[in-house]
Parts: sequence; structure tokens; C-alpha cells
Amino acid sequence: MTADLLASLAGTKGLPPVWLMRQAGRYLPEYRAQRARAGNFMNLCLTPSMVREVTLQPLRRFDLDAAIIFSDILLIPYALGFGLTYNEAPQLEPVGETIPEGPPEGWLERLTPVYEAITLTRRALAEGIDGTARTSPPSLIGFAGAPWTLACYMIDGSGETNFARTANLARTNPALIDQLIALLTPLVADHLIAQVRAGAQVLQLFDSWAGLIPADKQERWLIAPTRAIVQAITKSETPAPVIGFPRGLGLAALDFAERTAVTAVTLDSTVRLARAIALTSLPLQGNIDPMHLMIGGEALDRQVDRLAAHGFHHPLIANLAHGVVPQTPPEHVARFVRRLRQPSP
Ligand code: 1CP
Repeated sequence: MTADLLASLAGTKGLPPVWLMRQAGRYLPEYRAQRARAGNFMNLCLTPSMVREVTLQPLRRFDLDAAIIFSDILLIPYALGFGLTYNEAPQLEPVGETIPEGPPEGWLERLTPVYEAITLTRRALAEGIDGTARTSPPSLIGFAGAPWTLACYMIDGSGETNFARTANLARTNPALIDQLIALLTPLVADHLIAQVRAGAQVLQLFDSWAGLIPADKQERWLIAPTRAIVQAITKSETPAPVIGFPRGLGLAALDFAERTAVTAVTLDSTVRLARAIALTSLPLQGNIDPMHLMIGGEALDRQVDRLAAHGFHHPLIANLAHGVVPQTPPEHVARFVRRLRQPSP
């Protein structure tokens, strides 16, 4: 039986539905082959039929309850006209001293291939993909990077710097970050709403670097922008559940969830799930350590059994605490999903 991701967000308890952050991508040989055929990463991201294929790849192998559209958070800066190249890691043309007040004309149209890919993928999911038999079609998840995490890449150009320039500006010129976040917040909302219109049923907002925000700036750069994005989606003609992921906040993710009104919140690997469950009735997502998935074996089984048991008394979406790492053997993902469906007593 396949649980329904949307039902679980509404609070259904039982065996938790499952998908994995970064479930498509470098750990899968068929992804590497498709990426080689695409020539480069941007071409892959902007060719709808290839995006559909790569999005479906993990679902052809594993009995997952959701597909996450294959895309990247850096496509928003790309659409704003910042040069973006991917070799081993992404490299983004950094912002200068002046932040534009608004986006260039027609910026959202540059992302049309993303929306076309969503429509194609939703159709393929409804028609049924070969591989595992399912009682209901998997949900399609759309996503975006949160304004702060986008700002980190737009200021530093890549993650290789440990965001030193961002860290410096956050303390010496916070007004510049205010301006960047003010620019990005409505654009992130527009991009997410456009994904729902195209067929995405659930949204996840990745704030991968939320843990780098100085405590006295959390309200301005984390809470207020997320709340505004959630509100825009809720008030749009196509409301959809939003899963927040303020990575690096630990248990403060629960406070984040209440203040931003996200539908569910993803917990990072610093949180003991039992503790979080004791503190909230909100739907939670997570939080198996990606290293356990990489290592596999009985240690992974124990983690999965514990997670599955929590699902019977709390609304839960089984997932990792961050993305699948490229060194993960695909058989470990198969073991994870099989075990979750049939936990040992
Ligand atoms: O083939 C390749 O070499 C490219 C590797 C790759 C892939 C597979 C990148 C470059 N992006 C992606 C796809 C991607 N990115 C997805 C869809 C796949 C899926 O989840 O199934 C998603 C959801 C993302 C989101 C993303 N991109 C985040 C947030 C999630 C997280 O992991 O924290 C971030 C921070 C990025 C930036 C990015 N894009 C790619 C890389 C290697 C990075 C990290 C760079 C860095 O921080 O140095």
C-alpha cells in the first residue's frame, strides 16, 4: 500500500509516506548517462523531456510516494540575468554593490521550460510509470531556494567560499542583504505559484544555509520572507502545502514553522525526532542522516524502524535530514524504502 503524501500532510497516521531530498541525481548511473547526453547541466534543466526522464528515474527503481521535479535553486538568479555555469560545482556571477529594485522584464518566461517539464511529468505520473505497482500516483513536488540561501550564492558566487563574503556583508552592510531579500521574496513566491499552476501538488522551500543567519537577523532574513512566501501561495488561486526546510536551525525549526505557517517542516540531522514530536503536533519531515543511507546495513535498518514507528503516532513524511550524497549506493535507497514499507516488529 502506498500512503498519500497529501493525506499525510493533513495528519493521517500510519506507515509514513516517503521521498528523499536529492533523490534524482549523481548517485544514479542512469542520471549520469542522461547528463552526459545533455552535454551540460543547464541544458538538462531547461529541456522538459529530459527533466521528466530524470525526475522519474528514482521512481522507476524505488517505491517512492513523491517525485521532486528535477531543477535547481539557482535557476532564479539565472532568470534574473546572472551568468550561471556548472562544472563540478555551480558558479554564479556575483551581485555588485547595487541591488536592482525589481526583476528584468520577462524574467519568469525564462523559466517556462521548468513549468513545461512539470506539466509533462505530472501527466506521466498520472498515466502510470513502469516499475513498481502503485495504488495511487505519486505526488509531484515543486521547489525553490529561500531568499536567504539564494542571497548566499548570489553574493559569494558558489558554496566553495563557505559564504565568507555573505558572512562579512551580513555584519558590515546588512542593508544590502535587506535589499536582496526584498527583491527575491516575491520572485520566489511567483516561481512557486507558477509551478503549482503547471501541476506541482506540494512545494518545498529549501533554506539550506539558514544556520548561517546571525540570530538577531533571523526575523528579517528567515521568518518574515518565508511567511510572506507562504501567504502569497495561500492567497493565490492555486494554494498548495509548503514544506519548510530551515537547515541548521535544529529544534528551532519548530518555532520557525509556527511563525511562518508552513504546512510541515523538515528537520535537520541535529534534531532527535522523538524530542521534536513531543513538542509539536505539526507534520514533520525527515530526518535520517544521509551518512547512514550512504553506509547502509543494519545501522540504517535500525534508523528506518525507529522512523517508521514514529509514523503511527505523529504525522510524518519519511525523508533524509539533507540530500542523498553522490557516494550512496542505489541499493541502500532500495533497502531504505523496502524496510520502511515493512518495518520489523
Ligand atoms: O550533475 C551534476 O553534476 C549536477 C549536480 C546537481 C544536481 C543533480 C546540482 C548542482 N543540482 C542538482 C539538482 C537539484 N538541486 C535538485 C533536484 C534533484 C532532486 O532533489 O531529486 C534539487 C532539489 C536541488 C536543490 C539545490 N541546489 C539546493 C538545495 C538543497 C540542498 O542540497 O541543500 C542547493 C543548495 C543547490 C545548489 C547546488 N546545485 C548543484 C550543486 C552541486 C549545488 C550545491 C553547491 C554548493 O553549495 O557548493
